[in-house]
Amino acid sequence: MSPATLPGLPASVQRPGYDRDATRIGIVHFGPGAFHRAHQAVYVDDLLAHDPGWAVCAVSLRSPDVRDALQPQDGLYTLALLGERPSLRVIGSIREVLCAPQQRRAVMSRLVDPDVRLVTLTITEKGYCLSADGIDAAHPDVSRDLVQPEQPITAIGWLVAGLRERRERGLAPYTVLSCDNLADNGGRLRRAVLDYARRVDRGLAGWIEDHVGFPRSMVDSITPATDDALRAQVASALGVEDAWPVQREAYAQWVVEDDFRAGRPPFERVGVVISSEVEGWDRAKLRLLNAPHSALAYLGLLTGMGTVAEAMREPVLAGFIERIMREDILPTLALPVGFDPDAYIGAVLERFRNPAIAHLLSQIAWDGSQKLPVRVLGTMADALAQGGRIDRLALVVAGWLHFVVRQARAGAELSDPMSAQLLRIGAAATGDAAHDVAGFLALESVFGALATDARFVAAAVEAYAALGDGGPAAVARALAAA
Ligand code: CS2
Repeated sequence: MSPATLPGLPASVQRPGYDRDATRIGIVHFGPGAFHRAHQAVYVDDLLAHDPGWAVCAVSLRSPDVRDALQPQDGLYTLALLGERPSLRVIGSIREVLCAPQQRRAVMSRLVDPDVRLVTLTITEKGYCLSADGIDAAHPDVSRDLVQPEQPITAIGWLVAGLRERRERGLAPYTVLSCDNLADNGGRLRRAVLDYARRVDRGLAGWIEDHVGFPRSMVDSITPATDDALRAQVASALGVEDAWPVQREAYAQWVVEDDFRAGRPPFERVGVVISSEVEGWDRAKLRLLNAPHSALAYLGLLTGMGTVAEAMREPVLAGFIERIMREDILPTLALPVGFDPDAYIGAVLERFRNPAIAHLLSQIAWDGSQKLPVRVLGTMADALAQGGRIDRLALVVAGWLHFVVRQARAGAELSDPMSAQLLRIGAAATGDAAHDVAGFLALESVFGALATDARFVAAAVEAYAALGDGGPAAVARALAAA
């Protein structure tokens, strides 16, 4: 794949409908993983046909893999849209790919480039190093950045280093847009940036507070990780090798709050919804899509399922997640205007059932320590405050605990920033529900105040016991009865 091979691609493959050479970089993006390349970069690809000033400089914070794959292709890659009739499209919006630890000067040059007015992020929940209401200054990467703020390694370290340099040069700041699955992602990122900046330079923190916009956003599109089947399918359809194609479902949504103080891309021309109610949307999405996704992941893996669509073909699992969505989660939500809960729930279930998508449950099971608090535990805290039931949602939490215990016993890996602690607790499990649950509830950063709520503890212990040995039969029985 390269600019030279574009004209020879089959006619059915969509390619950039604008002159790539005439585009200018206007966005720096941290974390160009598959989700960014299948979602925001595609909206930007549409955008460039209207305004050439918003091409992307994609910056990886750790690994050189994306740069090494995409740079030889001049940033081009294929997106496969999965559906009854899959379609392929070459995306051209990424014009530069950098690996921050190896190319510090190039990253900083982009951050201070006056043409760059927007910095976006998809660094996953753990990449923010958040504390309850700011930054986790005890996190090893953050404490290192606080000692050497000119040579950052964290995303927030980079954001602040760039803003500091802009301020010193008398340049206007960029807008910072989080595109991760966190409730109030803009607000949380803003508080973390300010917390960090105050520890580095109080004057800078005041300037950021007064001048930098941190719009909230809600992002949505199911994006299974790239696998060999996709690479082979793309190579045979295109007749050329693509080092790193990506795939996603056809559906995508992006809702963004209008807090762009340095001008913003003409997003509304390409289907991005500009809304003042993002918080309602992102909470609804996290709770009604991501929470059932995580529920399917843990409970599905325990019952021997491999993918989301497979799990949805099991009436016990599909029925359980529909019940939690309608009866347990929905009542806790303050719905945004225009949000039709029945249609939303129906559409999510349909998307999960999509047989054209092999979305591995093991992919969704990653990072449970970061995902459960935003996806499930907040709902449980709200339900408790409203006097609602939490017994079924407790089965989701218990499913995660059994999953961790299972991995620990099998000596298997756990992809989670807290894997060492989790596996230690999992290995110490005896099968006694009160004992095992207590071990996990000691994880303050995951359970917070819920760990000392007697109703939560009782529900968690009961649910853990209901899942028995965590084997397929016990789990299926518990879900059928719930
Ligand atoms: C999934 C999400 O991997 C996961 O945890 O729940 O990536 C989900 O597919 C997206 O948020 C859908 O927009």
